[in-house]
Amino acid sequence: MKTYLVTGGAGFIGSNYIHYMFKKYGENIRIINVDKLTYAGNLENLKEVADRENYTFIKADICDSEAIFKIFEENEIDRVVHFAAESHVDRSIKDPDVFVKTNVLGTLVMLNAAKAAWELPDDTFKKDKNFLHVSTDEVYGSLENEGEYFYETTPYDPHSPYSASKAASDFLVKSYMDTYRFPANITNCSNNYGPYQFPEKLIPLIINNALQGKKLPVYGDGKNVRDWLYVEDHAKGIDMVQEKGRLFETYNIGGHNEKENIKIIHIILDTLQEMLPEGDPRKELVSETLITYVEDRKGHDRRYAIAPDKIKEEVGWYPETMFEDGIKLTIRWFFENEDWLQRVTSGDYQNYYEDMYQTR
Ligand code: NAD
Ligand code: TDX
Repeated sequence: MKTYLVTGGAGFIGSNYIHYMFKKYGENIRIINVDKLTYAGNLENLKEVADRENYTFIKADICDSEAIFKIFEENEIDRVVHFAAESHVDRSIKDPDVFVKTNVLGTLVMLNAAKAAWELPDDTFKKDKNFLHVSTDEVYGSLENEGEYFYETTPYDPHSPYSASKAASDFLVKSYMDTYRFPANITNCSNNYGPYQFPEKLIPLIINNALQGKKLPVYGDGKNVRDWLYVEDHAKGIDMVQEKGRLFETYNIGGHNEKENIKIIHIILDTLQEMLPEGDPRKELVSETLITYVEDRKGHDRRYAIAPDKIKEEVGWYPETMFEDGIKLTIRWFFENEDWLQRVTSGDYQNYYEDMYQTR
């Protein structure tokens, strides 16, 4: 039975990944989830798995090397899936420091701990170990023209403090592979959406605001393009890379689903109207008149688009969930989990929202 060490498992993608893995492997794997529980981490996301005998939660900061080394000393870890990061671009523009701490220095701690646990006296590594570093398409920078795509060979050109910190962490992982032949992979994925996404990100923010009749803030001209992938497809891609990918390789993961932000907002409004039952008071609130063009994000990347050819050819992965289906699943999840939304948007989120959007 393989033991997985998942970092950041209480966040959006991490919690979806843990649910996916237990659905797929049941009792045949063990998962240890290490998370600091920042504003973005929420153990409620994992309440259905909390009592499983093959699941353990450890509250720890990945920058705390004593705590992380101890976990490797006390457990024979076979797979690391490293999600833990500060993940929101707007926050990185306001406060870059914590992005460098967690994303760069935290990744270094994870690499050092796994290396110490897995390295043999002859400088080779124990068999069948894998460290998968979860990264983003934002490291490649911005595409200006239709028909251009990010490939694994596209040079890195990060623009935001967030993407610069992710690029730095990718380079650290690459350097460990090149220098020590450390057994790892990197995946660079496009924008995810789905259940448990924190409502600071575009799709849950628009759903949340529209249902309350609040303004829908569109940065700039609304024509920036993102390539949206349903989060469960990402989880599946990560698992397939660890099981079938070639060691030391980078794989791009993307949905071939590029859409302008304004188009996404219209789809959400239409879908909400379609799904809200007659007589529901929120039906009256959901309206295009809420769309408000606001000041653009500083350094706003124009377009992202992933070419997922390599992962398709080598690993057999492809995006399974069409956007029209994924957005309905997401909206239904938000309808059914109003309490969750209520809890994560009370308190600190209000301060964040006022601070971030007051000048916009
Ligand atoms: P998230 O912000 O929802 O979750 C991050 C998790 O990491 C939280 O549970 C948080 O508590 C934890 N964490 C933060 N700092 C930590 C620390 N110092 N020690 C331990 N835990 C810490 O992020 P997400 O959207 O789920 O993204 C997960 C990963 O996937 C990130 O590495 C991100 O760069 C990458 N990624 C995200 C997307 C996307 O669209 N969201 C796309 C591509 C790649
Ligand atoms: O209020 C908003 N209005 C708006 O127009 C917000 C929050 C966003 N936007 C725009 C900015 C982007 O063009 O929508 C687009 C998507 O924004 P985000 O949801 O903040 O995502 P993005 O900046 O593209 O980054 C996401 O995808 C890549 C994740 O947050 C990253 O962690 C991931 O690496």
